[in-house]
Amino acid sequence: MPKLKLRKIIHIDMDAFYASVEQRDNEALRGKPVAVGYSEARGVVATASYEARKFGVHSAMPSLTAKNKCPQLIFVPPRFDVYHEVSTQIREIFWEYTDWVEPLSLDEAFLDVTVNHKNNPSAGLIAKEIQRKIFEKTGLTASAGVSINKFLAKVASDYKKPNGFFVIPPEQAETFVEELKIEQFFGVGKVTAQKMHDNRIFTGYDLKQYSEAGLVKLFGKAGHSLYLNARGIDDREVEPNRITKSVSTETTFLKDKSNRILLTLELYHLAKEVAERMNEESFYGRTITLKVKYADFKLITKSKTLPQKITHFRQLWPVAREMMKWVDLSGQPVRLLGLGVSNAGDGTETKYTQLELGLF
Ligand code: DCP
Ligand code: MG
Repeated sequence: MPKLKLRKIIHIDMDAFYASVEQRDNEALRGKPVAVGYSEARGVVATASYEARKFGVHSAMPSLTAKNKCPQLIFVPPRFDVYHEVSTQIREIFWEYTDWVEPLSLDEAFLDVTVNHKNNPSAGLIAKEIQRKIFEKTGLTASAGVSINKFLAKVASDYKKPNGFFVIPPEQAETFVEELKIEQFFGVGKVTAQKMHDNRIFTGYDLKQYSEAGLVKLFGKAGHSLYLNARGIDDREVEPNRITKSVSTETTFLKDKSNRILLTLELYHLAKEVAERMNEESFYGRTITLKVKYADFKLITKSKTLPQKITHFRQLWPVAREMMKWVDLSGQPVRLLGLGVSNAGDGTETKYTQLELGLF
């Protein structure tokens, strides 16, 4: 990447992603409050359509709470294969413009278009063209943010959601951030926001009054980037080749399980999924980790490192099954089971990945 002083960064984020896909594929869901997720007791909402958001329904909300807020809410089970397909389609569009694409999840990515395949000097025009192409190819809308760094581009794409387009030009960056509510800062979650409020920080301007040391004292390591972000600064590069560190998946049971045979059966499915994903991503690791969460939320993990990398299900499964035998089932039943492979060892890793099972 040439070290230009001003970079041109775009952030693209699909609108109500899973829910929009479901509404696209089922006419009966259009214009209705939809939640993707399971309505059962333990279920959570993965995402909600904009119609449902008006009732206060949002991602990660327990399904029961969501139903209380919006009794006419329609629950739809997730279809990850379709979301993956759309994700591939949009990434192909991004790559038409630049190789500097950093996906953050299935539905969002940063693009550095300072230099691009179309020799188009206008990042704004590129962003609009991408939005149009996404709509033509997938029938779905995305929001786009354009600015000089990742932090500002991300804030910009969120600013006019859904189907939004917003540019923060360099000369307006500082004023824009000063006026920004701290909840709108990238990476500021509920807990940090509350802590900020307790310290009378409500806007970017308030944040700017603190010294870097002061922010580090309050927020630890995050204090450094908060200090810079409050000034509209973010030097992080768009990283196209994030390293695969692990492949893992987990499942939370509707009903706790204490039967070793049933748990082993669940583990079989997890191992199938992990092996499949390892092949998809050409990621092979030597360390297998089994994760068990008991009904009382006590979490244990067990790991085993092999002399050689695992490349196939037939290598993964016997080890995972053996590890299951070490799990103590004499006390609490099991609520969640997870399996992962990590430790690629000699650096032949390719792309970054994590199984997109999110909250399920
Ligand atoms: N997702 C999930 N669990 C979460 C958050 C998100 O499973 N806690 C999934 C469902 C979302 C997708 O990831 O559709 C993308 O997440 P976003 O945060 O981008 O949310 P949406 O795209 O749904 O909505 P927005 O329009 O706010 O971007
Ligand atoms: Mg989104």
